[in-house]
Amino acid sequence: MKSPKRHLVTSALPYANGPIHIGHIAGAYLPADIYVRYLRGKEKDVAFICGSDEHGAAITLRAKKEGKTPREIVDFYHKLMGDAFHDFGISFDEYYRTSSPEHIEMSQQIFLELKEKGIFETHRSEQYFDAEAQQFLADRYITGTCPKCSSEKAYGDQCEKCGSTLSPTELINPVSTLSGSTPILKETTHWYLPMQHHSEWVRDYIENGKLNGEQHHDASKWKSHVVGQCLSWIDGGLQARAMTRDLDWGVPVPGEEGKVLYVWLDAPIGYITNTKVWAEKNGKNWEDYWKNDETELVHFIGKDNIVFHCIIFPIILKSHGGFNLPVNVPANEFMNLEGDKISTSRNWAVWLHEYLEDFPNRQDEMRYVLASIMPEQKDSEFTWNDFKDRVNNELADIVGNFVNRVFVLTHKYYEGKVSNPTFDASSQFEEAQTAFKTIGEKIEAYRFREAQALAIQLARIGNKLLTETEPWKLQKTEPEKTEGILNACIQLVAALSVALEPFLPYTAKKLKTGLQWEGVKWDDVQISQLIPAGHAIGEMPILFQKITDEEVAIQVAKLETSKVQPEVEVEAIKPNVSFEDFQNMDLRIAEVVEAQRVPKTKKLLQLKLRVGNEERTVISGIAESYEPEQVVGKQVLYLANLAPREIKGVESSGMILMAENNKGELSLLSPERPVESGNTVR
Ligand code: B3M
Ligand code: ZN
Repeated sequence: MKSPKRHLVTSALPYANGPIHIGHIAGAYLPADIYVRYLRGKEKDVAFICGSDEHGAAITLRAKKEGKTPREIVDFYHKLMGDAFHDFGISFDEYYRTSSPEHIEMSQQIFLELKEKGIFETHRSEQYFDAEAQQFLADRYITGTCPKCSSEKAYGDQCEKCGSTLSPTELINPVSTLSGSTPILKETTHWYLPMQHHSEWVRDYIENGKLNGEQHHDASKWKSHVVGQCLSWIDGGLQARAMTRDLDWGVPVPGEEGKVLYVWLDAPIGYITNTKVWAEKNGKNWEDYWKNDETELVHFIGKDNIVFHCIIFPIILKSHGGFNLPVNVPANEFMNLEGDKISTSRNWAVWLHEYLEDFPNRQDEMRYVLASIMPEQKDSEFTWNDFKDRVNNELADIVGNFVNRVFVLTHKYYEGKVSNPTFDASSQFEEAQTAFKTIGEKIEAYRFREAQALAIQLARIGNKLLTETEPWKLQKTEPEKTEGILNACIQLVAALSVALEPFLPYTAKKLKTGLQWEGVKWDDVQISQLIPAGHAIGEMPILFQKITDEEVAIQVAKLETSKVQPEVEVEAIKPNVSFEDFQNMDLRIAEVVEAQRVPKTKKLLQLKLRVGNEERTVISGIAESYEPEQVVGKQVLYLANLAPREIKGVESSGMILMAENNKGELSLLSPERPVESGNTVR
């Protein structure tokens, strides 16, 4: 672990199947951008690589839904996402695509090299094949008669009528949904990555940061939720994972018709391809970034991508040999929106391209808020009201106000020339210098929320100085002291213009333009003496417009009105029963008189019911939806003559009936108006 010569920083390649929303940004793009801009401020050699992920079911399903070809889908979203990233100031060095010829070549080459090294195992199996469409059929592309209930519309993986889980070969009279023809069984071979052979070193790599017996990285710098997720995966037993698929959209497996690489094999190789594409355009050697232990690789991702980046891809890279493995994968957790999970299918999201349209030239406002609430250690939540508060109370009132006062006074008193340092501001400079230094330490520890707060601290220090000394009152009586105070404030504005660059690059630029100052390298920031006395400053625009209640209301209304109710899959109605069958069921209204949890279970309550003059004991699976005290005294719908069963050592007689909503919450069914307990329901 030497100090690295180079940095390779990647952000997850987003699927080109939909626009980017603020949850993506807070997860994998803004933190990476802050990190990279900081490294650039230190004049480090860094490549920031991203691109779109254009293969896999995410794409083909979207294409099918929109009635388009996969090519049309990826072309459209590659550009939409790329423009939004660019316009938001996410400063990728390269944003390329996995459907490019360069990537097909790179991923095929790596696949072949792995194959030649004997890294894969092959497994043969028989799968349905559509001879007309010349294609193997995924389970959902086969329908037929259910062997259990004779429904004619069962799918290869499941019968929706009776709920049975099926495999395609169980279907009677299978039909291909692609051509309507009868599929034939055909042998197919796939290449598998036998991950179980790698558990030991992977564990050592994750847990101890060791690789090939040497210290590779500082494992204590990894986030605990990342390590935790990896170790529980390893503990669960790594298994062979298929690296190829019988599909027609993807990177073709060389020499195999109708087969493509598994998307999670090709996508991370996209980082390599895109580095190479960037390097070739910029007169660099891509191998310096991937095959050199003086380069530090860091992957920024969301938490749903952890095992792919920490376990599967490292196994691929190490098996291949020669490639660097990541020194950290600082995955973020999820960000929710206005009390609910962000969801593309329900259109519950703030789309980045729409934000940029609704709030033109206000990238830094959103960058600031997202960095303030970044889900670094746990899930977090974005609300438009909080957005307004943070922009108004922090950006406008602290940063904007400070900078504005310094510029107004410098123009008013000194004709826009930086005044003389005739005031002892050493305690302010010291405090500011310490904050400045800590920003870097926090960024290097992937603690971007704290880092950004420290950058804002520079403006707070300046505001405090102004409030305490009130130079606008002092100017008449103590002009020399006033000069010195404003000189100190100019130095703080200059420091701010450097410190804010990783977080609020548009603001940082406005500050430098206003100061008519080029800035200095991060490590050269000596706050007390950044800009000499006599230097002429320019004009400073208002940095942050306040967000109005109306703007908040518009955004909240937009979310509510564009929200899509998910299509619910209603279970098919079961085959008819006779009236006698129905009459055989003895349904009653019963009253719950006692309730307690069944020990050592999460779901079960033991209930005592009054049914007329009788008492019955029932074990019911409602403990995740009701506390015992919530059900006592309630009337419920009770199936009295269901044969008794023993559950957890207790005889349960009959069953209480419940409905379940789409969130999985159970609901007891009580009569609309009072009914005597024990009365029959018919
Ligand atoms: N496209 C998954 C995602 O967008 C996937 C990431 C690939 S990173 C190599 O969440
Ligand atoms: Zn069935």
